[in-house]
Amino acid sequence: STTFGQLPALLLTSPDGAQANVTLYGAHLISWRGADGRERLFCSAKSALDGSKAIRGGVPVIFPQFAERGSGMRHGFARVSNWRVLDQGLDEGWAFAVFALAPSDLAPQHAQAWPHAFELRLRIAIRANELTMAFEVRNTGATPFPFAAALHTYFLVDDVGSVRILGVEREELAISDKFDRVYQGVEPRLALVDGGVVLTLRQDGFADAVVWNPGLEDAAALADMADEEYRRFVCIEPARLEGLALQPGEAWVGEYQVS
Ligand code: TA6
Repeated sequence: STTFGQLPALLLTSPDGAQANVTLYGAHLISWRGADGRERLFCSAKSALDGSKAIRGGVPVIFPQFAERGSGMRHGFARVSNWRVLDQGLDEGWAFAVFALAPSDLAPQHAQAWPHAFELRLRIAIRANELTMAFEVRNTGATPFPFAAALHTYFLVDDVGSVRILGVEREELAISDKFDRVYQGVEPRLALVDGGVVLTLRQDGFADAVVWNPGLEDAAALADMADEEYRRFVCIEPARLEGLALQPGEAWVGEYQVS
């Protein structure tokens, strides 16, 4: 274990040299380097790293609400709660860790505002130039609850103006200014092309995807982002924006793979 800013974190290293760093605050993956040594995730130099605010970058876990689509807190409480490490180790060359969150881990105001019996598990595994994340939501109570979920991934890019995203629209998607769009019922396989680098993004269980970049003006209004930083990332997020309520005893799993 290690720290990131003032936050306790877990460092994963696979035998072939891939590395990841995850803060317990949010079970937030804030750095991922494949065996090729290249950082793939953006994190703002101005991000709060003391637990006072969600981290600006990496992979925020969005649950149980997406953005302002609901009456609860923006993007939910998972990214601002302290998760537990359930398990960690090596498995056939993969370095992995499993994080968990249940109502007893929540700040009282969050538990009161969303009074459902649940358990979340996030499994993160790395090997070679591959990352996999599996997000499980379990209803441990006696009444159904609806929820939304997303892995709000901030990919580090050379320049947002030159990336291409494949699979969300009929044509390849280029981003020239502020961009914020939800795609419902996407292909399970997307690609992010950044110069000579092509990342393949696979999602399973997550029916939707969101693509976001704030552009110059909105980025300037974000206190936790430096003015030119918006050029250095694009968010492509596997998401479950709507769905049937989760029944007592049942679990939903969303999987995400980047290579
Ligand atoms: O996923 C896109 C989005 O909902 C955008 O509308 C944008 O504001 C972003 O998330 C970041 O939200 P945050 O609460 O982290 O500032």
